[in-house]
Formats: sequence, structure tokens, C-alpha cells
Amino acid sequence: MSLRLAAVDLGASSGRVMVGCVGVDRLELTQVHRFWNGPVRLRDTLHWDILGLYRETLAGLGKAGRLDGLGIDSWAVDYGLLDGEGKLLGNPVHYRDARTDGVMERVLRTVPADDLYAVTGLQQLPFNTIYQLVAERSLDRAETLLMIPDLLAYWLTGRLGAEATNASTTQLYDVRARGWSETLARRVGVPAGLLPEIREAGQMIGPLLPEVAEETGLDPATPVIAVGSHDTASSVVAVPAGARERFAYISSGTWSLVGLELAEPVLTAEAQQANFTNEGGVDGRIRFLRNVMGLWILQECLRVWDTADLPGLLGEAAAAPAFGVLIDPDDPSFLAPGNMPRRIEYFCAKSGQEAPKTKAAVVRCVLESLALAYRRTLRLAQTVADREIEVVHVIGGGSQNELLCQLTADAAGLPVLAGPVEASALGNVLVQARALGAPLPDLTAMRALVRATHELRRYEPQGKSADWDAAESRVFGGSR
Ligand code: LFR
Repeated sequence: MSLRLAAVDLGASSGRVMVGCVGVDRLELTQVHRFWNGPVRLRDTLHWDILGLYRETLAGLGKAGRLDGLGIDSWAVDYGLLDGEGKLLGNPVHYRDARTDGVMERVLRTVPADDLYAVTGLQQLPFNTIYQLVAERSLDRAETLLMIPDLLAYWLTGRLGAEATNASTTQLYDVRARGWSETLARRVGVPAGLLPEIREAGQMIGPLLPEVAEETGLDPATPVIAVGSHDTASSVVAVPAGARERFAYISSGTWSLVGLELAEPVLTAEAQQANFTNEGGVDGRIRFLRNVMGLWILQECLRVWDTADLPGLLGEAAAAPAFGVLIDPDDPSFLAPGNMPRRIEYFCAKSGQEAPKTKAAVVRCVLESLALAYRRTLRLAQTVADREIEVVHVIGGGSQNELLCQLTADAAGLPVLAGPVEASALGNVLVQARALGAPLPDLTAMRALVRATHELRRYEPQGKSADWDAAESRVFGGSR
């Protein structure tokens, strides 16, 4: 028996509808529709184009053919607000928007960081939902908050709910009690009634609304299934790790999410100081990780240079001298969209380095700096969670970047296993398949299926660890 399942995966630059066929020894994905998903700047605000995405989702589902189920995942922290009649109050705002500038600092004056961490275990990022809500203008008219995948699921089914992995990224979710923290919500002025009931990945959301079935040509009984609706949670499902492997992962795309999978959150002062997050994973696992700025800096460079020739630039970057200019990719100046080559120049000026002179040198600088940030984060994860790492799985689009994978292995001093590329869509369909009765009892079985059906590429560490030590103290000094 083989199941046909659609994964709607809304990523940073594009959204896709993929059809997955899942059966015994079978896990195949086909992309049936791809569409643009960049932010829309309207006057001073960066928005989601949510209605356009809904339309494209329907168009993709219309091309999918017969389906046994469908699931939706997207990046975390962003949401839409509904009024009492279930109508959307404006276009959702993109997390890279400037409305949260300075908000985190303001909130922390009344709700101490220690209190927030003790309850939520979340890393401090200025765009966490909690800070977006404090900056929100429509809050007093809102009745319900829906994270983006839950909003689309609501439009497809009419059912409200909050999928747990994505809810866990809001900084309003109690990581140990596994539910909303109404106390925290109240402390920051968010009415607790705004937060809908939690649902777990694997739960049925509901069948399609008649108008959706009509527009897509799908059977109205097709179930929409809750998956790890935070894209990173779905990606981590598809880490092709063996049952007893002591692994770390880097979910590598626009962001690089670097960390470990744990059974329990680590809420120690050390974890908080290192700004590690304890996000909720599928099957109650904890994604103990840190956000590293990721390929975003490179993507923005390509946009500003108006070039699509990444392969050419990577070839030149591979041949460029090692350990030239280095940046801290997590410097806040790299967060908002903009002219990254110029921002790298500013960073260099600030840190007493000569700016890179060619595009290839910029690419080398970005990739080497990312590898350095991975090294530091992996080592911290290992110490703070007291776990040994023997292999690093790199999944997602960045697993295709051979230079970055090799630099990662070199910097970490560990073997890197690269692939699969389409990790979030794979994790999405795997969780659906299990919900529909496929013999995939646990994450180990799902991962074994990914491993059996996808080719992985192995990178062995090369070069001298001392060079990376020197580079690390050059960029980060003795600090964390
Ligand atoms: C990756 C991701 C990260 C999250 C960031 C913002 O796509 O979901 O996990 O921290 O985007 O939502």
C-alpha cells in the first residue's frame, strides 16, 4: 500500500506543494507547484502576502491529483489575527519587519529574562511572537491568534487550533507543561483567550470545506493533518540518523538551526546564557538548538549583485584564500533585508579588518564565518546538554552546498552527513503517513526510511583544528 500525501511547505523565498508517495521501502517526493513567497513591503511594513499564498496553495493542491491527506508547514513565530467572526484582521506582518526594534529590551524590563526562560526555555530572538504581539496594533480587536500554517488549515477546513511545535516558538508556551502559559500571556498584556487549543502533530484537523474541495477538485473527505507545522520540526523528523547514533543536526536553509534532539528541555542558567532554545519537536522531543543567521546573508548578497550564478561563485570561493575576513553572522545588523555586501564592509570596518575585495572573497567570508559559528554552537550544545556528538547531519537546501559542508566538517572536526535536501517536506509527509496507519511507529522508523531511500554525502574533517581555534578567538574573543 502506498499513500499519496501533499506537503504544503512555505519557505523563505518560495512556497511549494510537493506530493509524497509513502509505502514500504518507498518515500518519494514530486514538486507539483512552486510559487514566490517573499515579503511585501507596503509603506513602512514588511508583510506576508497571505491571500496570494492561499491562492497558490489551492492551485498546487489542484495539480496534486488524488490525495490521502495533506499537511502544512512554514517558518515559525509569525501569525494572523482573527476577529469575532473569524475574519482576518489585516495582512500578517513578517518577522523581519522593524516593528519589534527595541521591544524585547522593553519587555525584559518588566518580565525578567530568567522568568521567561524558566517557563518557555526559548532563545531570545527579537522577533519571537511574544515581542511581535507587544508591538501589534490590532490586538484589541482580535479574538483568535493563528500561526501561519494553522491559519491556512483554518481556511481549508474551518477548524481552529494551534499545532504544538509552532506554538512552542511563540515564547508564550510552557515547555514542561506542554501548553500555553496563560500567566506569561497576561504579564505581557496578551489576552489568554486569544490562544486556541493546542493540537499535536499527527492529529486530524478536519476534512476540506466544500468550497475548497470544489476549487481544487479534491475529494471533500481528504483530511488535513497536523504535522510538525514549524518547518524546522518537520526537517528534524527527516534527519536520517541511525537508532543509536549520537548526532547533532544543522537544518540548513535561509536560517541554520544548529543543535541536538533531546528527550527533556535543558533550562539551566548555562543554557540560557548560551541562548539555546528548547523548541518542541514531533513526538514530544525537544529541539535544543540555536539559530545561526544561515544562508540568508549569501542569498541577500546574490540579490543585491543581481546574479544567479551561485555555482560559479562557489567554485571561485573554494579556490580563494582561507581565513581572510571573518564576520559574526549573528550580528543583528545582518537580520533585516538589505545590502549585505555593504553591511559586511561595515562589520569589517568596526572589527578592524580590510573588507573583502571580490564577490568570491565575500562568499568565502560568509561560508567560513558560518562554519565557524556552527563549530562554536555545536561545542556549546555538547557542553551545555552534556552530550557527545559523533556526527553532524546537514539537512535542507544548504546540504547541497559542498563547500559549506566541507568547511562545516573541518570546523567541527567531525564527519558531516549531508542530505536530504527536502527535509521539511519529507518530515511533513512522514508524520501524515503514520497518522493514516503506515507502519512507521516512531522517529527511528521514519529516519530509517529516509536513510534507505535517500543518498547521503559524507564529508570527513580536513585541515588543522588550531586554525579554527585562532579564527574563533579572532571573531568571538573569549566570549560566547
Ligand atoms: C526556519 C525557521 C526557524 C525560525 C525562523 C523564523 O525556517 O522556521 O526555525 O527560528 O525560521 O521563524
